[in-house]
Amino acid sequence: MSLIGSDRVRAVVGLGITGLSCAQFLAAKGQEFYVVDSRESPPGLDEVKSILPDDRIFTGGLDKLLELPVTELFVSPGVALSEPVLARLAQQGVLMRGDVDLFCEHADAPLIAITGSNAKSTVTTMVADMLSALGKKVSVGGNLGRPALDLLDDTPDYYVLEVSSFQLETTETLNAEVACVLNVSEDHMDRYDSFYDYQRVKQKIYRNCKSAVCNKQDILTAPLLPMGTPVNAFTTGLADLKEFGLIEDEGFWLCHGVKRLYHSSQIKLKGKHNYANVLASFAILELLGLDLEGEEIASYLGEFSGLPHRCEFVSEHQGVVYINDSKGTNVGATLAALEGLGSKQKNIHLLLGGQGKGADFAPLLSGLDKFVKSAHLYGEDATNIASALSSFNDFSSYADLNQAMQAATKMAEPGDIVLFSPACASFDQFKSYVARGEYFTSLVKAL
Ligand code: UMA
Ligand code: ADP
Repeated sequence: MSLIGSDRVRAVVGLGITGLSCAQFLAAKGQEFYVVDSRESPPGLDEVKSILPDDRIFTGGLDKLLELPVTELFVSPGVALSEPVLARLAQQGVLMRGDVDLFCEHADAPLIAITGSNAKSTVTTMVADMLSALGKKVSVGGNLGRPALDLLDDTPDYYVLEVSSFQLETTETLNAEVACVLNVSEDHMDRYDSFYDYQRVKQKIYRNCKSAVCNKQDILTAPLLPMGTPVNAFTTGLADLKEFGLIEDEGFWLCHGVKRLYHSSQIKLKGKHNYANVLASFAILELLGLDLEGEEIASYLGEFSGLPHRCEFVSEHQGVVYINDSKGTNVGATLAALEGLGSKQKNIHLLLGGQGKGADFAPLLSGLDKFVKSAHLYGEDATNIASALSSFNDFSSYADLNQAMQAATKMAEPGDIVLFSPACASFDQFKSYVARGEYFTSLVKAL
């Protein structure tokens, strides 16, 4: 699908950072296009006005699209294709594309594409960091924050892209050098008709890939690829010959087959879920033919302490450790945090709540029963969560995170952990998971 010289009539839908990057890309290519956003004053409005005449910009609704002679849309990830105006245009044959689709059409360095319900940002960052440590020039972004199209300004050895399910909806083929689905568990159930729909979208990342990495313990990540396509796998169990896995031995050994590569004591990040993230990164690098055993990777693993708001140590107060996992925005993430940090002593006081995105919270029970001393709920979906967890004895509901945190603090004894891993989106009471994590951190620091 070539951009230049085509007679398509294009519109960019949405003026967040993705929409702005699409507009800037099209303008730089000398293309004519429209911009439409449902909001009156979308964030990228002023900037787009500097590159596009006012009579091509429409805000305050998507309806205008029905009057324009559009044939191709670049839809921002935050806008669902089920929006009535878009659904109608799709029925009329208008092409629904996204920024990642356009990026893939123009990228001229090998692409490593990573998706999953959880751990995308962590693994994307680790892969990019490890490649840099090995002396490669890397351009990293996508759902991680820097829009994909902006990466085309670089001339890297590798692109490393975090790709969300929203972005995959509007991407036809990625042609990735390595494509990876880390895990698939329920998320964004307010956007998809069924869990199956969501799984199907995640699988799109494998389209036309040269090689793939999947999670041996999660069948939903298994790729359907032509015979002969190299596929590597990681597991937190024992690895088969070519796979990456763990052997428990005074901590854990991270292994390639039976070969012991690194002991957990050499790795700054803690928790089995994080060892899985390192193993996934190794599986990707190995497919690229890179050396995992040199000093560069060893010193990186000894230094990387993880991204903020992901099982982040905040402080120890009166013998109680406080952990901020505000990025734990779905049930799978919170379960992983519990498995990663929990112990047989059941010493975790869990804070959870917020916007549930239509999730089923019942699967949390297994983690609560195994690791949690008390659970403290707050926010918009506290009642839903409470009814799903009614068989767990020790939980209470509060109006807000502050009250939940103070109650957990009162109950915590030396040696306990207060874990904030909300299993929900933040938007009921906060601007973002970052604002929510910063607020939690400020509460802890004020103790
Ligand atoms: N919006 C409207 N009307 C519009 C357009 C957007 O109301 O016409 C709203 C959306 O519903 C959403 C907000 O505006 O609430 C932002 O949407 P957007 O598509 O404009 O977002 P961008 O600013 O372009 O940021 C997007 C990703 N956002 C989403 O997928 C919602 C960012 O991921 C990503 O970092 C960025 O592109 C660069 O690729 C954020 C995210 O929350 C961090 N992602 C989800 C997740 O990680 O779970 C998928
Ligand atoms: P994403 O970008 O997919 O949201 P992040 O790397 O930001 O992923 O991590 C989000 C949350 O996922 C973390 O806060 C943690 O609770 C959880 N998590 C981290 N690693 C894993 C894993 N290997 N499996 C499941 N959940 C994980």
